[in-house]
Amino acid sequence: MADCIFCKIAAGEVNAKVVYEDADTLAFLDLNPQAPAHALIIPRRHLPRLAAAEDIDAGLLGKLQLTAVKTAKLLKIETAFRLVTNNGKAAGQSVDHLHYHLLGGRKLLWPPG
Ligand code: DGP
Repeated sequence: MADCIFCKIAAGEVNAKVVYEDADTLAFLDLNPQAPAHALIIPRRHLPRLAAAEDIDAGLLGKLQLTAVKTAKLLKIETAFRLVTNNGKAAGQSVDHLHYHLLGGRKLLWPPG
């Protein structure tokens, strides 16, 4: 998608601190971290949000979770982390490219606000 900042990061056209990448997924540090470790896990292919995923995307959704675990290990937060996606504006989604927030490195409260 021409106007999508995360597509540009995935294509290497915009810089980001990449923690992990493979053919289908990418993990990079969030510009506005909410925890000592805060990465974003995205598919390279543009999907606007989780609710836009279809049955054919099942493999990709699984890969995103495995990428989150690999990233958690690289960030040394694999024993305690949170993986969350904001789906839709009212849920806090500000970038319309599916992404999971991977957060750790501090005590995470529940429920989130
Ligand atoms: P959300 O509000 O759930 O859509 O999360 C979007 C996150 O993306 C937010 O925490 C800030 C981050 N972000 C936005 N633009 C950029 C960028 O250009 N680079 C990086 N690294 N993070 C970005």
